[in-house]
Amino acid sequence: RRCISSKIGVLGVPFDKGQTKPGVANGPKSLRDAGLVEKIRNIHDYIDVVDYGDIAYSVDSSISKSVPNIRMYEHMVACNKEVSKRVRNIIESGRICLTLGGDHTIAVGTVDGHIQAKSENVCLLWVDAHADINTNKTSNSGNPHGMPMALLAKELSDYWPYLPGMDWQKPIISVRDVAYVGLRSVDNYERLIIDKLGITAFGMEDIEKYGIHDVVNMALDKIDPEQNKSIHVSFDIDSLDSLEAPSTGTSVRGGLTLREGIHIMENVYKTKRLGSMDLVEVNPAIGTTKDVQTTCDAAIHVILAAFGQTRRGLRPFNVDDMPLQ
Ligand code: HAR
Ligand code: MN
Ligand code: MN
Ligand code: MN
Repeated sequence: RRCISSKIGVLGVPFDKGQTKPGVANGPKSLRDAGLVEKIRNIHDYIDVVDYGDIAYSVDSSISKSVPNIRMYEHMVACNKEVSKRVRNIIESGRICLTLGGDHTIAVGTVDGHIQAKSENVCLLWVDAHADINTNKTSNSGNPHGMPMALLAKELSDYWPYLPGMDWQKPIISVRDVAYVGLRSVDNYERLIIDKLGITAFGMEDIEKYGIHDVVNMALDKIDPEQNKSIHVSFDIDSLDSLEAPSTGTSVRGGLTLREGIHIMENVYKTKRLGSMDLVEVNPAIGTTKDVQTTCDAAIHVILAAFGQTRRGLRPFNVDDMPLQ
């Protein structure tokens, strides 16, 4: 059986300024310490992983507070600009980019970088308990990690004021190329915008109704009907139930099981069109040591499924028979 060799680039983004709970900046470190990179290497013999380490950025403090109701605006701008450039470079060098957050604010940069690298031929699967589609006008919290989808969507560009320092960012993904999976905590204006723009959104009730296998396939059919796009998966660990992933800032009960999370990524792997994946919102400062282990372990299982780990088992590489005596 032939397998295509897979080249992967890992990028850490220790960003915690899109929300208020300390600790999420250590997400990349906790995942690496749990053995993430080695575990990806061990999926099969023809995998090639480069860890590019963590990003660093410097802020332009002159733009701080220039936009109302966006916490730490100048950090959001500077971090995402760097993330976009780095993700673009990794994808252009022929690798699938795996970005480790940090809070979900960083998806503005990862999706932008992916879009630039693939000249817009990108679709987006947003796996999350939350819709993250608030503007600064609709957000009750002012936390930018609740806003990345609204910054990315072409159809929402008129709902934002001028955003100083964000000129590099092109809101060039259409909501027609976006699907949500796992929603169960959606604000009033977020529901309005999802309905108004007709965004494909599978909430937990749809997963109960159709099952996860049909939901993923319906989502992918909708955003990539011709099966020719590069797939971006932005996986917020809080899509999983609080029992599966307790160490995260805004966990919501009634979520995906780890098995459902794995199933989503196994199906994405099977398309062979995964271009970029984010794994965000792991916060090792929340919960007990055991909670942190449970959460990192769940995140790693989801990531391994994205890169070809199978529960079915793989036959030995280039071997057709059992060893004799
Ligand atoms: N909708 C709320 C807000 O905008 C909560 C956002 C939630 N947090 C996340 N994002 N972890 O998925 O503030
Ligand atoms: Mn999120
Ligand atoms: Mn979330
Ligand atoms: Mn299946």
